Amino acid sequence: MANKLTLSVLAALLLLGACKSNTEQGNASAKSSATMEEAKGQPEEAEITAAPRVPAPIGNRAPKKLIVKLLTTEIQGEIADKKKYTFWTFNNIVPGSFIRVREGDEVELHLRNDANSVLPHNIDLHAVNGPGGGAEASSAVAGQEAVFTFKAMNPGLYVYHCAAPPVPMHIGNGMYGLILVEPAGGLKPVDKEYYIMQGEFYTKARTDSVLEFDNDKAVAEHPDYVLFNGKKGSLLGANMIEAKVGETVRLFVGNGGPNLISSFHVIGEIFDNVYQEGGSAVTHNVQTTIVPAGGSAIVEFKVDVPGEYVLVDHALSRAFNKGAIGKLKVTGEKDPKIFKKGGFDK
Ligand SMILES: [Cu+2]
Repeated sequence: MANKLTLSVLAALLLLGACKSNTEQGNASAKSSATMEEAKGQPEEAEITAAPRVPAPIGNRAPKKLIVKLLTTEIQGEIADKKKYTFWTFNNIVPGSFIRVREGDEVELHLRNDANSVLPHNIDLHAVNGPGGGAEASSAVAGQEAVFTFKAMNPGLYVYHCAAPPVPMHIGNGMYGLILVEPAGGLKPVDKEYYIMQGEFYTKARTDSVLEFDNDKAVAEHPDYVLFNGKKGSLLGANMIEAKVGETVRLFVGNGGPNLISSFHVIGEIFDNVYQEGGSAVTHNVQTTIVPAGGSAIVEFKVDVPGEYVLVDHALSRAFNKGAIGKLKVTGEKDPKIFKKGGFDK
């Protein structure tokens, strides 16, 4: 604990030092010198997390070499209403681990296909400049590991997914996740960051309690479930995401599809900033933002009033009938100047 604390203090001091030198040099020159610097030194293993958590911000560091390890698996888990489903996953979770790197980082990606898998799997990262986003270079049969290296050249929030045939089936079974490529200098600090990824599931009964992929429903684009983070209720009850009044919240929102476009909305909030489609263009004061199949958006907002805020795909039958619903719980003091029940004070 003491060590951890010491490290935190050291990290804070280093960060302060970095900020100070940034101010002295001016942001423009700091950015260009960092961008020019080639990744040096020994590679480090990247921190990766399971939704709705995300790894720590990159901050203002130079590019470096990172190793990212992913495991593809075919495992049974609960999808909804006590029904099981055989998910195909990256790192045993849907969506797969959140990967966070910096513009200019060189990434050595290890994709191991679990020995118990039936099918070959691979990964196409939309953050990659190269054939298939790495799909062919990472193709692995059961028990095999494939490795490829790429340079993260374009900042943004990118989807990754399995691209082994039949691709809609691999994605439809849950093989997708997000990789964030932070710009030089990092994203502006916020108080809370969360990882939410939508995907739809096309199912038929294998037994009374186990569902499996239904290709006819997938081709017709008629899902039984449209879900956040691979499970009905993944962001409800004890699993709600949280913030305090006055905090800024950043949501990294992805859409694995495989077919539907999401109309992402938080009931009772307005997005102060939206990085449209996960790119570099930022718009303000947005009510609902499009998250394309195979695409993303970053949304940011400050929470002003306590309560439970409902996250939905505003194609609302998906939210209220098929599962695309979650909640953000905001605690803290009420502010009757911003919102209150009843009329003006007399
Ligand atoms: Cu696959």
